[in-house]
Amino acid sequence: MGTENKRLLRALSGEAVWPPPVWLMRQAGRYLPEYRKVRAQAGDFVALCTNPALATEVTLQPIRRYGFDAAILFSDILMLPWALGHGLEFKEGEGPCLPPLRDAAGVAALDPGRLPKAIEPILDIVRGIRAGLEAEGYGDRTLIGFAGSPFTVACYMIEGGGSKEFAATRGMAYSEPELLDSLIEVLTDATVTYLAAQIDAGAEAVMLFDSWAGVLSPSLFRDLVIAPTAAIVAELRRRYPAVPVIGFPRLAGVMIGSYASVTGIQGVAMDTAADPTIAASLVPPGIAIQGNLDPLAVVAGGEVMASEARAILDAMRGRPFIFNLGHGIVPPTPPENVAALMEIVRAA
Ligand code: 1CP
Repeated sequence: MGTENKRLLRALSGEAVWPPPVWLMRQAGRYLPEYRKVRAQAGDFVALCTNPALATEVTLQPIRRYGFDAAILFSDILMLPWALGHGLEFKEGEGPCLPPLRDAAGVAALDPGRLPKAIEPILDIVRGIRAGLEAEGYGDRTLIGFAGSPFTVACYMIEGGGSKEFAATRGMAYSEPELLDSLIEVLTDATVTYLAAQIDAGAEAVMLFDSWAGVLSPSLFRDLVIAPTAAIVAELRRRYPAVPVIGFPRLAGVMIGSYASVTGIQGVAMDTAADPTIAASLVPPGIAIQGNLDPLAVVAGGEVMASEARAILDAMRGRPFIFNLGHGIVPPTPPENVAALMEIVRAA
């Protein structure tokens, strides 16, 4: 099925599709009882992300329940360091845990040679989702593949997990810039390989999650966020001119403008803090904007959720736009609030 039938791909090609296409970050996850059931069968989280049958199933669950315009590969941004041979563990209630990478030996130990074999189960999941969408009557939905951006993945590798400040990473950017650059370079090449493989397996659009882009100064943002993103987009667009790239420079503030103009992306995701009207004045008109309802408004539901959603829709009418949240759905979200949100967007 071509672009003409796929609402998400039309928006990403610069068309002001209305009502806008909609999907939600973390649309497959713990807020859904059917996800929790599969999650409990899978064992640990990495086991779920490498189990084609189960990961395909959880990807399709929110499509069946809500009819979103896009399915997003069920995986995690940290599966790339995992595939490069860096350790990864998800501890219950603690989030991801990786060996902290702080020296040249740590970068040298990363092995891009093992990537093709390590990601094979993930590519099986991509193929399984495409087949499942077709088989279940969702052939007009778009399958989004994804990766973390080199900078955000580097943040988790350097810190050894999540962090509030990413102080070790920012410290390295100032005191050992060559070391950080060498890590970003390995990750940039690996990200191209990884996303190209997802596209070959059936991903129709790809998204780069740069969740921690907002911790950087403007000059570091240019060097560590914009430059690697531009390199990845240039290479993917050279190889796959019809496959759009969405970037999510979370908490980038006014830098969303140069990010959108300079990287060559087709869509840019706004975080919750971005003012849609101001973002639209900074982003070139042919680039789709995606976002940005507060995930906590979906926990609240009712009239607050409706008025927040309508304000975003009103600001974006007439330009290429994809309705989404400003960050991922949180586990306490009542599933019926997501259904109510879908009705609001479809009635826009
Ligand atoms: O057991 C579980 O259910 C673990 C929770 C979980 C889930 C459901 C994690 C651990 N990752 C995921 C899936 C996931 N992660 C998806 C699935 C597709 C979908 O959207 O439905 C995606 C796109 C991600 C991407 C991801 N992982 C990001 C970027 C987006 C964002 O949220 O900012 C980041 C930063 C991660 C790291 C990560 N993985 C998991 C957790 C708890 C975290 C955050 C760690 C932290 O910073 O504290």
